[in-house]
Amino acid sequence: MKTAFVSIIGRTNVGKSTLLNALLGEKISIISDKPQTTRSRIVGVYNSDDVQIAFLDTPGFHRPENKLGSRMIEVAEESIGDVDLLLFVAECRAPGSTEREIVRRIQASGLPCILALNKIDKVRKEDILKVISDYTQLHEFDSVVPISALQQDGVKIVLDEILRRTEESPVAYYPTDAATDRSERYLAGELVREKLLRNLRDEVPHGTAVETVLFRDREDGSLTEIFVNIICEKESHKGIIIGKQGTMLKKIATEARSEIENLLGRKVYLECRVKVREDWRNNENLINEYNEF
Ligand SMILES: Nc1nc2c(ncn2[C@@H]2O[C@H](COP(=O)(O)OP(=O)(O)OP(=O)(O)O)[C@@H](O)[C@H]2O)c(=O)[nH]1
Ligand SMILES: [Mg+2]
Repeated sequence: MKTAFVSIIGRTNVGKSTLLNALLGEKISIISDKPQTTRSRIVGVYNSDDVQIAFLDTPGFHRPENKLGSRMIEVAEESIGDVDLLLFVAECRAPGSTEREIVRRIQASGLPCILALNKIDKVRKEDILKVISDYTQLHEFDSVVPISALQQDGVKIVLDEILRRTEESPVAYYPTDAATDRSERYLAGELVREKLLRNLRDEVPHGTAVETVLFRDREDGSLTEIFVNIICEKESHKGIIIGKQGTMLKKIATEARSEIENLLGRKVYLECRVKVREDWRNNENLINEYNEF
């Protein structure tokens, strides 16, 4: 068996989760156009006949504005270390201060690192070489690959670069028939959170969390019943999430249910309630209650 443990790291919103899903050909991690979508580490597992690659998707680096943000940064920092290889994702443009800070952390770790310069679909071809040169001046990366995770461009090259660096191991890290370490229950809650992030604007989505209070298969196997609490920070946010005559909540629940059904491969009954927990993102107990880091 050949294996590798790979941390996917980078600034928030650069496309780490999009890349993970593209590498696996399966949706494990949620994605949105809002920063700070991924809140905790999630393992995505690539399995083939005699190879296993365990990818860690991690929260993106950003300047934290509350205790939840600080906790997410801790998770991101811890994931640079204790792995075989780093996969640093950055947008294909001149490195900013956050990227430089991440490069310093990569250097301090002493770990090999592949740099994926993402979103090249938004960049002129002639500008790519300049960005590569900027980055190679910062650090001697083991490989630099321009990609578009969204358009699946260059993703195979990244995978090949990682496959080349897998090493003999007596055992696999994870079961060879599962694509993630997370439960269906957890993934269902995350999909509800994704729909909140995608449908809501401004500060409302960032203050939400999803707590799955019931996840139960009907005895005849025909249906899975899922009850979730959507947590938000303010009474006014609750009104926005529910929407006029409940239309927003209905839209969110319908979109989430459809995707959870695809994930589970069976029918789902999904019930969403909205609860207010003032300023929960600064309350350690509530942060731990609503997140599995
Ligand atoms: N144009 C373009 N957009 C992309 C590409 N890859 C990702 N995106 C978009 O970038 C946004 C962020 O993607 P995510 O995968 O959630 O980014 P992330 O790095 O995981 O973000 P956090 O979890 O918040 O740290 C989404 O709107 C994606 O659709 C790409 O190759 N091209
Ligand atoms: Mg993410």
